[in-house]
Amino acid sequence: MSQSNTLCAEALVEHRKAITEAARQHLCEHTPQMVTRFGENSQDHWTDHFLDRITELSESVSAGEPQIFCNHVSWAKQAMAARNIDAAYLSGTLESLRFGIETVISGDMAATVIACFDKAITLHDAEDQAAWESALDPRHTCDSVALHYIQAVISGNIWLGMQIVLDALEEGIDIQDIYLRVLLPAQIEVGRLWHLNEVSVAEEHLLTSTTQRLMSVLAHRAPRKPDRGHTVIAASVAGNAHDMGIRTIAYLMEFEGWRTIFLGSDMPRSELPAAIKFYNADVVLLSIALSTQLRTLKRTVQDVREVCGPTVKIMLGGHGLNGVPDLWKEIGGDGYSKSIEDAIVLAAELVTSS
Ligand code: B12
Repeated sequence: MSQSNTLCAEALVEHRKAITEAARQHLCEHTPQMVTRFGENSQDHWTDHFLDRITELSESVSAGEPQIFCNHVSWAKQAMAARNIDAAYLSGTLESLRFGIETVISGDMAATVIACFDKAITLHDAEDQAAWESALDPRHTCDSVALHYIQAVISGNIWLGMQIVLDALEEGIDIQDIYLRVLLPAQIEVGRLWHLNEVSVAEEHLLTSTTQRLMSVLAHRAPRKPDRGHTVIAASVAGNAHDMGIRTIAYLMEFEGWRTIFLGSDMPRSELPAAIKFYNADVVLLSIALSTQLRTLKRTVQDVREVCGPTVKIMLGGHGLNGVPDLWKEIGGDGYSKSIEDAIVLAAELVTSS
């Protein structure tokens, strides 16, 4: 990341309100149908929309990674297609955002930001927009359990859904596989279905809360290895409401003999370093789900380093980091993994090598 990239990203954040206002006015003039879609709440909707896009773009510019903004464009295109919204509307909102940036920021800074923006669109145009298929294959045992579990819960048979998973445990599926190859894939599948407009937010919430219940029931049945004398603190950063991935890592590390302090989602930045000191943690695990949370992640890592020094190992992960290699190094982590099994091995390596 260059100094100039950092300055351009900061300029975007500093002027985000003015950019948003210019973009919103441009949208009203050029794509009025998009504005009326949201009725009374239209003004708030578009303000929030452009503020989020500017945050994503600033993360993209800061890291010198147009892929971050490209990921958003691809995500939005799929979501709009699933809701029968004409793709021209997406181009309309992007054009308005581009206009807002060019109106408010000038000179070399504007050139750097627009170059990143345009590169993201080019990357997106070159992407294979194939249909987003399910990763679950009913011919595989764990996938089949996950599919039956989703079906039961979403149709309102919660008890049956839980029983399907507990029966799979009785029938010999390893407890770790229940977490990693049944419950988490079920979560990812419901996310896919929500994105494709095939399940509602209520159905996703129901599955997530049932998965949380099951995870805690299973944790009481899991065998535990002897105490290894190390402590791990796991949290999702401030503003991140997602905690299923990090929750799972916390449970599985507990089974491996770690003392595990699981702080859940939306952990306030100001409180974390004190907790790390109080519990005398060897490893801190931090999770983000969206690229709009990268800035908070960076600041959280800085806070922990400042207060707790270099001996505590910081591992990073989550949906918002996946797909952009080496971003975690840029942010200052000691380790990163997309896979929970690898993350647990890496945590053990980090404490033994220090
Ligand atoms: C459940 C869910 C929610 C719940 C979360 C409840 C909870 N207690 O977690 C709620 C309803 C709150 C929610 C809210 C939102 N969500 Co949501 N959510 C999901 C969903 C369906 C499942 C999340 C999950 O359990 N994933 C399963 C775990 C396994 O995945 P994971 O977290 O990425 O973890 C893996 C790795 O990343 C790694 N890992 C994770 N953390 C860490 C940490 C460390 C240290 C390490 C080493 C590894 C690691 O471990 C796991 C290994 O498989 C996902 C779909 C998906 N594909 O994940 C969407 C998803 C993440 N959400 C999404 C969105 C858009 C949102 C909202 C913005 C929606 C909205 N308009 O309000 C908000 C944002 C809220 C916020 N401020 O954070 C999008 C993100 C798209 C994007 N831009 O990238 C997704 C992908 C859905 C989709 N397909 O579009 N969501």
